[in-house]
Amino acid sequence: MWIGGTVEAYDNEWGFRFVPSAIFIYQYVAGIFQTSIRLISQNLASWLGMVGYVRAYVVDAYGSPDVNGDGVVNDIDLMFVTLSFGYNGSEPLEPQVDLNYDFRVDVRDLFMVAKHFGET
Ligand SMILES: [Ca+2]
Ligand SMILES: [Ca+2]
Repeated sequence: MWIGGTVEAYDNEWGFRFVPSAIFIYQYVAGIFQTSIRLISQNLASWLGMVGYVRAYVVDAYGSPDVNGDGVVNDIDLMFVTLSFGYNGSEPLEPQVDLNYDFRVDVRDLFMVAKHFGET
């Protein structure tokens, strides 16, 4: 995935951030918008006010293992994940069974429900 937006100066080690109210996340962006934190930082003057996107990886759970939102993680939530198991596409799923938001429904999502099974 790609995360980014308009570059503005900011007091951190890289010297910039993306304008918080206008950060977008996309699965793909056109090549001309692709960059890296390092490249922006090294050419900051030319990037200020411009739109750039950097590669991003999902490393933690995104969705709730309580898929149907009834307050308990149980076999119904497992069933929802199982029904969409194998999905590999670009559209968000409803209910939200792609728990790590990688546009796939696989054993990782199933594991998230199983890990929290029985929790309220
Ligand atoms: Ca539930
Ligand atoms: Ca997933």
